[in-house]
Amino acid sequence: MSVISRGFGGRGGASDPRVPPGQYVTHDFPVLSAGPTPYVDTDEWSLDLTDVDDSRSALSWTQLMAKPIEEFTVDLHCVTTWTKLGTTWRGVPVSAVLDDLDSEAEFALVHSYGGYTTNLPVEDLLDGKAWIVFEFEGEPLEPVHGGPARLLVPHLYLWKSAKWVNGIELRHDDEPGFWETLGYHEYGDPWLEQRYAGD
Ligand SMILES: Nc1nc2c(c(=O)[nH]1)N[C@H]1C(S)=C(S)[C@@H](COP(=O)(O)O)O[C@H]1N2
Ligand SMILES: [Mo]
Repeated sequence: MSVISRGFGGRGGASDPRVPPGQYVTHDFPVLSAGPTPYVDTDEWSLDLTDVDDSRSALSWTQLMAKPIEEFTVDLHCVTTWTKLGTTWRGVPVSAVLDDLDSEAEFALVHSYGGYTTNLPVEDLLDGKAWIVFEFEGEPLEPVHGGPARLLVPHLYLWKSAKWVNGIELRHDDEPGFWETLGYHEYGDPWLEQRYAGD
């Protein structure tokens, strides 16, 4: 496929319609971590699920692998203004992970090994909008990028895509996570440039 796009340049100098305002395209895969990389073996890994009534369950790696696995290609947008186009992943849709929960929760607080958290509406995790991913470009996901498994929510800024994910806590209220507490936007839509609280 060959597309020649002249465009107007836009705020980020990008004329590609896949690039949100204020973003530039990178061909690297930068690493952005607020702390050291935790190294977690798949036989120790678990995804803890907490429902609004405080009932808990957990998914082992073997149970995750038994869920329907999808391969998909998406664009990534980081709030620090880089966009990476056409990244291919394998993972389990979050809707398949939350399947067994009978919840009317509106919000989720996602937890990671190492203590990182991020919040988002439950509906942004469902209907093919978010995955627990464990392969990037045909290879096991590297620890620096969140391996063995991370959340991937490509329609929101990448800070919502918690690396080393180990829990999804369903809630009635929208409890701010790590970056949201430090002033990042509670929702983070890259097309609306929701970078910081108040944007
Ligand atoms: N657990 C955890 N997840 C995280 C982060 C983090 O520091 N810890 N950083 C977030 C931010 S700000 C970004 S931009 C992306 C970066 O993902 P990458 O390092 O794979 O590019 O991960 C997000 N998920
Ligand atoms: Mo980020």
